[in-house]
This record gives sequence, C-alpha cells and structure tokens, in this order.
Amino acid sequence: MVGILVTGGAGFIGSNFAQLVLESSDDRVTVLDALTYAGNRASLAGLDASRFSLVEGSVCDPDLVDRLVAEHDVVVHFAAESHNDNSLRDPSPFIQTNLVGTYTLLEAVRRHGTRYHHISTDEVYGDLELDDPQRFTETTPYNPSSPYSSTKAGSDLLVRAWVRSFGVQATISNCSNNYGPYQHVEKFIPRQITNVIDGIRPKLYGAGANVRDWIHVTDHNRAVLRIIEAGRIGETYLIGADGESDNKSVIELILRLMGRPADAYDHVTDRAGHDMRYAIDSTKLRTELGWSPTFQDFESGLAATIDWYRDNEAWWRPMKQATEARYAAVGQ
Ligand code: NAD
Ligand code: TDX
Repeated sequence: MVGILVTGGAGFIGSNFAQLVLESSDDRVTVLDALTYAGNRASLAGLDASRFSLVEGSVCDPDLVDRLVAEHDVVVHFAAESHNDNSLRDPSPFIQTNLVGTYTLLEAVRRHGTRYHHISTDEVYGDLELDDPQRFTETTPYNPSSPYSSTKAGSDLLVRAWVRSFGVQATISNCSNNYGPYQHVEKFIPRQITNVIDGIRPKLYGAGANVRDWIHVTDHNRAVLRIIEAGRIGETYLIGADGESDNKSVIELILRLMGRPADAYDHVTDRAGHDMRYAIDSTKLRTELGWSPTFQDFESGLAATIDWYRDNEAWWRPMKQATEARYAAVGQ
C-alpha cells in the first residue's frame, strides 16, 4: 500500500482525485487542505476512513508540510488559488499559495527524497489566435497573461529548477479546462448551470468567442495517475481531450440541455486581459504513456454534470449567493 499526500484535495479536481485513488487502488490518501472558500469537506464525505484522512492546514506551513511529506511515499500538489477573476481582484493569496506553497513543498520533498507530481495548467502558455493551426505542446514557450497564470507558471519553473539543481524526483502536468462534479460555482460551467436552476440568466463575458479546451475531471485524474505510475522524472506532460468549444456555444448547449431558449443569456463586462483560446496537443501523453480520454462526447459529459448539480443542490447552495454577490459588485 502506497501513501499519497494530496494537497488541495478538498477542492474540485483534488477531491475527484482522492475518490478515484480510493476506488481504483488499495493506496492510502491524506488530504492537506486549508479549506479556503474553495475547499469543502462535503466533497470528501463518505470516503473509506480506514485509508483516508483530511488534515486542515496550509501548504505554506513548513513544519506541517515537512511532517506530512515525511509520512508519505508520493505528493500530488493540487492546492492553489485557481480562479482568474479572483486573481484580478486580489493577487496576494495567489502569490502566497501558488508560489510560496510550491516552494515549501519542494523543499520538503527535497529533504525526504519523496516522489512529487505538480499539477498545472495550459494557461502558462498564454493564448492562441482563433485561427492559429498550432496547439500548445510541451515545448511551447511560457507566456502567461493573468496574476493566476503567472503564479502557476512561476511554480512550474520552481519545480523544473528543483529537479535540475537538487535532483528532486518530480513530474509536471499542464491540463486544459476541467468540468464535472464538485466544481465551485464561481467557474464558468457550474455558474451557468446553477444560474439556470435558480432562474437567473447565464452570464457571458464579452462576445463569448473565447475558446476553451474542455476535459472531464476524471480523464484529467486518470492521466495524473498514469504519469505518477510511468512518467519520466523531470518531464512535463500536457493533458487534453480535443474538446475545443467557444463560450457562447457552451452557454447555448447548457440552455438547450436544460430546456431553455438558446438565447436566454446576458452579455456582461469582459474579463480584463481575457485569453482568447487554449488548445492542447496531448500526443506525448497518448503515445508515451498510452492514455486516452474516456469521456469522448462533451454533450453527454455536460448533461451528466447538469444532472449532478440538479441532484446535489445541498452541496452548492451554501456558496451560491456570496459568489453571485462578488460578480455583481464588478458588473459580471
Ligand atoms: P479549487 O479552487 O477547486 O481547489 C483548490 C483547493 O486548494 C481548495 O480546496 C483550497 O481550499 C485549497 N487551498 C488553497 N490554498 C491552500 C493552501 N495555502 N494550503 C492548502 N490548501 C489550499 O481548484 P481546482 O480547480 O480543483 O484546481 C486544482 C489544481 O488544478 C490547481 O493547481 C489548478 O491550477 C489546476 N488546474 C485546474 C484546472 C481547472 O480547469 N479547474 C485546469 C488545469 C489545472
Ligand atoms: O460567468 C462567466 N462567464 C464567462 O463567459 C465565467 C465565470 C467565465 N466566463 C468565461 C471566461 C473563460 O473564457 O468562460 C471561460 C472559462 O472561465 P473559467 O471557468 O473562469 O475558467 P478559465 O479562466 O478558463 O480557467 C480555468 O481553466 C484553467 C480554471 O479556472 C483554471 O484553474 C485552470 O487553470
């Protein structure tokens, strides 16, 4: 039995990861999570207590991080401030958690010789034009746009430096936009689904031509497990499922799947510095590690996600009002 320390495991992707590990192996999982506004104990309810525990604390706390790293075989680092819009309102927690938190973990895995996997984003590469035939690959130069993506880029570079300078046993993955259960209602897809449930019109930033490359959270996490199992130390792997779609089309699809007219949404103030398009070429992951996505059809994955939010109102209801108030304050 392997012991896995999952930072940020009370958040969207990390909680799905903890569930997947416990379902698909006999490994032991400890979640380290600061339970910020984005962390939720309810996302970890019902997990097998003989192999799972939650420690409330920060990845910026060196003593706690050192103790936990010493007790585990593998660290998977999901913890982050993750929302671009929040990073435009107040970058400070992004600097702390994304940069100082990653540094703190790297120093601990360096001391203990622990295997480390770093979770990152395609946003480190900046954005593409709508008609650019290229997609991001592992060799695309870094060119982040927002306070969020620049701190993620910085954290990736720290990992690369700790591999080269200190021989840390690390891999990095950069994934495209995730969707699925347990995603905070501040994010695009759950925000619109829960708006429709509440009789609020969905909110599209600007003209909505911006393209995101959607992947189901389970496919992201299956790729992470495969990289931990067989990835080469020091390497970066891009994770994506060929799911490009523009925001306007996603809102129209949500409205159609929820039985509303396709034009029943509002255009609101655009995001400052809004990246136009992300697109991932995941050839390396597919050919080297034999991964492929199981959710091939975005429409059916989205329909299942809509059902999940309909069936789990008790999970998202407590965060909905405060989230919409934050958006309303900036005209979004
Ligand atoms: P999330 O905001 O849902 O969850 C983040 C979690 O980290 C929360 O539980 C929060 O409480 C915790 N956290 C924040 N600060 C902490 C700290 N100082 N110490 C310990 N825990 C802390 O985010 P998510 O969408 O699940 O993203 C997880 C990771 O995946 C992030 O690193 C993000 O950059 C990356 N990523 C996300 C996406 C996406 O589409 N959501 C895509 C690619 C990569
Ligand atoms: O109400 C909205 N209306 C809207 O049009 C919201 C919340 C968003 N949008 C747009 C902005 C983006 O073009 O939808 C797109 C997706 O927005 P987000 O869900 O905020 O995601 P994004 O900014 O693309 O970043 C996400 O994917 C990469 C995650 O939040 C990051 O953590 C990850 O790194």
